[in-house]
Parts: sequence; structure tokens; C-alpha cells
Amino acid sequence: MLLFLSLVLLSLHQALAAYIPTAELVQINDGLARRQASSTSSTSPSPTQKADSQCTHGPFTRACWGNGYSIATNYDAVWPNTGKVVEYFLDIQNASMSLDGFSRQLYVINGQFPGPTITANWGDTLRIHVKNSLTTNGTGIHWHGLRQWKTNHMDGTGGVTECPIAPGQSRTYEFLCTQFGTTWYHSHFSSQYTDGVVGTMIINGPATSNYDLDLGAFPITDYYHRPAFELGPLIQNGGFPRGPPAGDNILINGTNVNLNGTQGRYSRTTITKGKKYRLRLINTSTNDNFKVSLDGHNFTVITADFVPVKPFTTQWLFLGIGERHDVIVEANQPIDNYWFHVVPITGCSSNLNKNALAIFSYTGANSTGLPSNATRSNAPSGAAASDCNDPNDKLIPYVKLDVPSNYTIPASSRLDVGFAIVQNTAQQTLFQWNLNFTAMSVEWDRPTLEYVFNKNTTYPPAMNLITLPGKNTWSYWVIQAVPTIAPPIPHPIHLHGHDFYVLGAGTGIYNNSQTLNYKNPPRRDVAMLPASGYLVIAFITDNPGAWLMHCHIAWHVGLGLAAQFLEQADQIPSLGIGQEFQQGCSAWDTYSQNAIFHQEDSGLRRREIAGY
Ligand SMILES: *[C@@H]1O[C@H](CO)[C@@H](O)[C@H](O)[C@H]1NC(C)=O
Ligand SMILES: *[C@@H]1O[C@H](CO)[C@@H](O)[C@H](O)[C@H]1NC(C)=O
Ligand SMILES: *[C@@H]1O[C@H](CO)[C@@H](O)[C@H](O)[C@H]1NC(C)=O
Ligand SMILES: *[C@@H]1O[C@H](CO)[C@@H](O)[C@H](O)[C@H]1NC(C)=O
Ligand SMILES: *[C@@H]1O[C@H](CO)[C@@H](O)[C@H](O)[C@H]1NC(C)=O
Ligand SMILES: *[C@@H]1O[C@H](CO)[C@@H](O)[C@H](O)[C@H]1NC(C)=O
Ligand SMILES: *[C@@H]1O[C@H](CO)[C@@H](O)[C@H](O)[C@H]1NC(C)=O
Ligand SMILES: *[C@@H]1O[C@H](CO)[C@@H](O)[C@H](O)[C@H]1NC(C)=O
Ligand SMILES: *[C@@H]1O[C@H](CO)[C@@H](O)[C@H](O)[C@H]1NC(C)=O
Ligand SMILES: *[C@@H]1O[C@H](CO)[C@@H](O)[C@H](O)[C@H]1NC(C)=O
Ligand SMILES: *[C@@H]1O[C@H](CO)[C@@H](O)[C@H](O)[C@H]1NC(C)=O
Ligand SMILES: *[C@@H]1O[C@H](CO)[C@@H](O)[C@H](O)[C@H]1NC(C)=O
Ligand SMILES: [Cu+2]
Repeated sequence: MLLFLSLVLLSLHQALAAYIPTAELVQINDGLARRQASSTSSTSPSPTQKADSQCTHGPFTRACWGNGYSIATNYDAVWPNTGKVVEYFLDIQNASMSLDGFSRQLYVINGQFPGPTITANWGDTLRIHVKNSLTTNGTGIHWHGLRQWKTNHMDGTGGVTECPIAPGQSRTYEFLCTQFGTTWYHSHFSSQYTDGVVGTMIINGPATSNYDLDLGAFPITDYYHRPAFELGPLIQNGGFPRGPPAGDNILINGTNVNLNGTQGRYSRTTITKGKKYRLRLINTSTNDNFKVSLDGHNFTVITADFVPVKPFTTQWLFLGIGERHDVIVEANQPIDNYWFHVVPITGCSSNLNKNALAIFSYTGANSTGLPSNATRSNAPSGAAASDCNDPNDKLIPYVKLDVPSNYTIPASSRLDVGFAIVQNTAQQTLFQWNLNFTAMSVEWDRPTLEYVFNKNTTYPPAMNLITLPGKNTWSYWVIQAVPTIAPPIPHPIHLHGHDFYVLGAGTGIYNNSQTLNYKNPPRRDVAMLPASGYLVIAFITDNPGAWLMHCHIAWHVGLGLAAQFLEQADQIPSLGIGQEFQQGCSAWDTYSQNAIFHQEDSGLRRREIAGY
């Protein structure tokens, strides 16, 4: 009883703390003023705004949410549970499509690319039915950045948290939206997402800056005219000795004109002068890092991945693969058409040497016309053009959380990134990327969770498994790109199951003398490991499960650049996730016995060298 009471008091306290957004952010409104103003724009009359007593979410009170939740809520600790179930049906199909004037076979969701935007509110439960209508591939959907608190088996990572979904089979993924913001979902079955199995996700919640309208998700990706299942083995067998091939195009919100501009179409977004818009930028690339900008307009950045940040303004914004930034765009320029630029960064791994364009059209401008040169701004030059680091010093989380600094990172926490060329038993040359000297490879029919359920701790070395048995223990890692064993390119490092803390990133070898930021460092689920540099991250072991950590360059994870953390394994059986897991594996076992095609890469690598 006493425990119950103190829990109630604790949550009341948290709710109240969450209720009062810190003032620097919102110019809050009263009901009357809100009705008078027509826009949140600073160019229209903007009376001093105050939140109503309920702190209701609205254009002038984006920091509010309701029921005691607001932008000040630490969603790692507390979140609403609306009891509402939002259901989606995703059918993964094999279809011939032309996205940029070039027709090819793609694997797409419900016949569209990108797949449908999955939308829910903070605290809703998503129930998503995924059907595999492909005939010769398994599949599985990973909900990128979703914490999957106590629902590790919903993480959609074949060979780690599930057996792939066999052709003709379905799986229902169900999980609570404890976070809010913008993300994407994609197949984690080898490099299948490169061939189209990608969609966007929006979980509505509060924001650190006001805006009138939400333009929704704006995914940007490199695009290949050859299938990933053709390129992958070539890359692995040394067919491209100087690195993976350049993409053929960049798709912005699913479309673009072809390289010579003769076919296809530009993405066009309509905006109205005087309004402020929220635009959700998502980098869903396979290989290329970009910078983006909109001619004549600034971006006010309000999130880094899911994590709300103190707003900051910039003209050009870097976006690593898997990274998201929600930005506010104020339509405060003369009515016209404006180019939106996507510039691959030469200093990064990007091989594309072509910039891509989309159009933002003001209402009243020629809705079929192209922007005139007069409005065009220059692409970044000099150092800015080759800088592919995250703007970590600007990514200041709105909810301030610190990391204990009374800890010296031991040498055993260093995970080296390396590259190797090896030969398998068939005397084939194989390119590998490795983390801590192992190129990870999973076995689709023996996912990590199966080892856990069988209490089998004889993990093959190729699983690259790191056990984290402690509960609520801080875990610190130095991801180190070693110049002598790896080509000097940056890697976007992604961790499942956590928003991690970015304590530091820089060039050179980390040796405990570099300054780390323990006070409210950036938190996010993807961070750039600089070329020949280090990335220091931390997280708390508060989410039992097997969580993959990998480079999000699809070719690199395909060649093994990954490890997995097995967190609090002894707690996993009590999560009650065993039965669904077993059903998926039975269906996969039946299919895979007679399958025509077999695993060619990490799954995430070539099977014959698993165990290396
Ligand atoms: C897609 O369709 C093509 C042509 O019918 C077929 O060759 C291929 O195996 C199919 N792929 C999958 C994954 O179902
Ligand atoms: C997936 O299907 C494609 C053919 O559509 C095939 O080339 C590839 O090997 C298949 N991959 C796996 C792992 O089944
Ligand atoms: C433009 O590119 C397409 C392939 O993307 C090609 O088929 C076409 O011939 C090219 N046209 C011109 C005028 O170069
Ligand atoms: C992206 O494309 C979809 C589908 O065509 C469209 O509904 C949406 O408005 C576009 N988003 C933006 C920001 O232009
Ligand atoms: C996407 O990420 C990749 C790899 O980190 C990067 O090369 C590319 O520039 C990013 N794209 C955008 C639009 O920022
Ligand atoms: C963009 O931001 C810069 C620097 O803060 C500022 O000088 C400029 O006026 C802004 N431009 C627009 C169009 O808001
Ligand atoms: C709008 O742009 C199209 C394409 O450039 C052009 O053909 C048309 O004449 C323009 N319309 C007006 C009213 O300027
Ligand atoms: C716009 O600029 C491009 C590149 O600088 C040039 O090729 C083109 O002729 C210009 N167009 C106009 C209408 O000035
Ligand atoms: C670090 O400090 C925290 C309290 O701030 C304490 O709980 C923890 O035990 C300390 N850790 C070490 C390694 O001294
Ligand atoms: C444990 O896993 C290893 C590696 O996959 C396997 O060889 C062994 O048979 C398993 N042991 C049991 C008891 O299942
Ligand atoms: C890294 O690899 C070494 C050598 O295989 C191993 O001893 C060590 O435990 C690994 N590190 C972690 C964190 O698992
Ligand atoms: C640690 O690294 C820094 C930066 O590369 C270097 O200046 C310093 O000499 C190194 N210290 C030691 C003890 O190796
Ligand atoms: Cu990489």
C-alpha cells in the first residue's frame, strides 16, 4: 500500500513537473487571442500567448500536449497510454514501377513507394499487420528508433529478434508509442529496403517551437536502378574495388526527374505566404549522406531523431542515413517557386556527384513553373561542403538529462571498426566490415531470442554478442574507426532499443584525454562516427532484449559492420513473448527448407563463413 501510494505521488509529481513547460519555449496563448490570430508567423499580429489551464496542444501551444504531458515530459521515464489501438495493414509486394522515369522491379508496400505513412498519437498502441506477398524472399519490418520498451520481439530484426516472415505468411507487430516525433520503418532483411521496402512514421506529440501546419514526412534517399540483391553480392565479392557503386539518382519524397531531366517529375510542395510549416526530414539512404536547404529560407531545427531539441536556425542541414530532423520553415519570402537542394557530401561516403532538387511553390505562384535563377542560393563551399559531422554542439535536448561522469571508460569498452578482404571455403574473395574484429553474421533460423529462450549461452562468435546483464546500469562505448584497418569514411551508427547519449565524436584515436560532454549531451538513435575518428556513446540498461547496433549504410551492415547487445537476458523470458516468436520461426523453417534463394550476406553475410 505504501509502495502504491508513493508511486502515485511520484507520478503526480512527474505529471506536474511535465505540465509546466519551461517558458523560454512557447509564447503561449489564451483562447480568445488564439481565435484572432491567423498564423503563428512573427509577421502577423501575435498577442502574448498563454496556455489554458489544461495546457491544450494547438498552433500557439505546441509545447503542450494534454493530461499532464508536455514537451517537458521525459519520455524515457513516463508516457501516456491512451488505450487506443491504431491498426495498419502492410502488404509487401513485387511490382514493376517507375519512380524517376526508369522502370524496374521493386519490392514495395501496398503498391506504393514510399509505403504508407503510419500515423499515431503519443501513447497510442500501433498494431501493424505485415503480409509477405513476395515469392522468393523472407522479410520483416523494423520500426526505426522506436524504443520497443519490453517488446524486443517487435523490433523486426531477422536473426536477432525474430525469424524472417516467410513468403505468404503474415506477422502482427504491436507496440506502445512511448516516444513521439518522426521516423521511418524498413525491412531489415539483408538490403531489401534498398529495393523499396520503406515507409515513414509520424507519432504526434508536443514540439519545442510553434507552427501552423504540418507538411508531414519528407524522406530523401539515394536510388539504384540495379536491384540491391544483384549489387550486394558484387560488392561483397570485390566487384567494386573502390567501394560501392554510386546511386543512379536521389529520390525526394519518392520521386525525381531522371538524370538528364527528360522524364519523371520533381517533388513539389505547396506552401502559403505568412504560414509556418513543420517539415519532417528523413534520410532513408542506402549509401549517401547529404546536406539539404531551401533557397531563401532558413530551417529552425526542433528535433534530432525523436528527441526534441532547443530550436536553432540554420541554412544548411546535415542528415546522416537513418537520421531525422524536424524543421520549421517560415513562408516569409516573395510569392514564387523555390528550389529545395539535396547535396551529397564529398567528404562522406557519398559517391553520387549529382545534386538533387525539389520545388517548394507558394500559393499564387505558377504551380507548374520552375524556380527562376534569381531565387537560387549557393551550395555550401569550402569546409562546409565536405563536413559530414553531426552538429552535436547545437543538438541540445529540451529535457535535460546528464550522464554520470565519475567513470573512466576502460579499454574493453572500445569497439574497433575495421575492413578486411578474406577468402571463404569456395575461394571467393569477400569484403568484410567488422566491429571489434568480427564481421557479424546472423542465422535467420536461429535468432538470438531463441538462444535466450533455450538458455543456450554458446553464442557463435559471428553473432558478435555483448552481454549486458546488469539492470539499470550505465553502459559506455567507444566506437573507434582505426585508420590502419579501415578506409577513412564516416559511418552512421544506429542502436536499436534506446536513444543513446552522444558523449563525444572527433577525429583521431580516443585515449581518455579528449573532452566528453556529460551534461545534457545530445540523445538520439543514429550518430555519425567521423572518418578515422571516434564516437563515444552511453545508455542505461533499462530495456531487456537483444538489440542490434550497426552502421546504417546498408552495404556496410550487409558486410558485417554490426554487433548486438544482449541486455538483461534473465528478464527476457518473463516478458511473455515466446509464443509469437516460436510461431514465426516454425513457418520460416518450413519455407527455408525448400527455398530457391539463400542468405548471401550478414543477413544483416555469407553463410559459409559464419563462424569466422
Ligand atoms: C519478383 O518477381 C520477379 C519476376 O516475376 C521474380 O523473378 C522474383 O523472384 C520476384 N522476387 C521476389 C522477392 O518475390
Ligand atoms: C530475394 O529475391 C531475389 C530475387 O527476386 C534474389 O535475387 C535474392 O537472392 C533473394 N534473397 C534471399 C536472401 O532470399
Ligand atoms: C535520359 O536518360 C534515360 C535513362 O535514364 C535514357 O533512356 C534517355 O535516352 C536519356 N535521354 C537523353 C536525351 O539523354
Ligand atoms: C509527399 O508526397 C505525398 C504523396 O504524393 C504527398 O501527399 C505529400 O504532401 C508530400 N509531402 C510534402 C512535404 O511535399
Ligand atoms: C543520408 O545519410 C548518408 C550517410 O550518412 C549521407 O551520406 C547523406 O548525405 C544523407 N542524406 C541527406 C539528405 O542528408
Ligand atoms: C536566416 O537566418 C539568418 C541568421 O540567423 C538571418 O540573418 C536571416 O535573416 C534569416 N533569413 C530568413 C529568410 O529568415
Ligand atoms: C507556368 O510555367 C509553365 C512551365 O514553365 C509555362 O509553360 C507557363 O506558361 C507558365 N504560366 C504562366 C502563367 O506564367
Ligand atoms: C540558370 O543558371 C544555370 C546555371 O548557372 C544556367 O545554365 C541557366 O541558363 C540559367 N537560366 C536562366 C533562365 O538564367
Ligand atoms: C557515480 O555516481 C553515482 C551517483 O551520482 C553513484 O550512484 C555511482 O555509484 C558512482 N559510480 C562510480 C563508478 O563511482
Ligand atoms: C547452443 O547453440 C550452439 C550454437 O548454435 C549449438 O551448437 C548447440 O547445439 C546449442 N545447444 C543446445 C543445448 O541447444
Ligand atoms: C572484443 O573482442 C575481444 C577479442 O575477441 C574480446 O575479448 C572482447 O570481449 C570483445 N569485446 C566485447 C565488449 O565483447
Ligand atoms: C591522446 O590523444 C591526443 C589527441 O590525438 C594526443 O594529443 C595525446 O598525445 C594522446 N595522449 C596519449 C597519452 O597518448
Ligand atoms: Cu558504415
